[in-house]
Amino acid sequence: NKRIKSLSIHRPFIYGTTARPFDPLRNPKPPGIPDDHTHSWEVFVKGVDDTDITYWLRRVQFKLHESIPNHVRVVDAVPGKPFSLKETGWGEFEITIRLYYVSESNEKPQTLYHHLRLHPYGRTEEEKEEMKNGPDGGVVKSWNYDEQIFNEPYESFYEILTSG
Ligand code: SLL
Repeated sequence: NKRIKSLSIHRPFIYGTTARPFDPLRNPKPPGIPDDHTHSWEVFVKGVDDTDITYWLRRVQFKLHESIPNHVRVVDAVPGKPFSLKETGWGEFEITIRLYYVSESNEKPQTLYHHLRLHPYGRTEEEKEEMKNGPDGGVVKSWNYDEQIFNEPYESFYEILTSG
């Protein structure tokens, strides 16, 4: 099992957050959620158009704000599904996202940083009100496109990467 010299393979993916304000009609607060929580939100790593990425990514660790119970969360791959975590809260913070690759890759884990965005900054009050009442009910998406680069992959991993 040798590395294939002077070859690099790119695999696109999306990571980010989607946040939604609690609202009696569109996003009612479930029972048991603390009074000061204003939003539900989700952080994820997934394929473009929800394509599978679990053939190269086996685990994602999300490190949330320390004020959140159990703030280090591990999500293992489920084939064809995004790596995703749902929470509720009141504040924005930086999420540390650690990517763990399938063992065939022999790659070390890598870290990404993502700012959880709850609020639509840079908009007027009118625009915010409009968004809140619009079809998607004040959803704030902060999504990033990225490409994972595998440099000089092992032959066996190359097989996995290209036989999808
Ligand atoms: C701020 N620097 O002060 C940020 C910290 C922390 C957000 C935000 C707690 C949720 C929970 C939560 O939303 N923390 O207790 O489950 O704005």
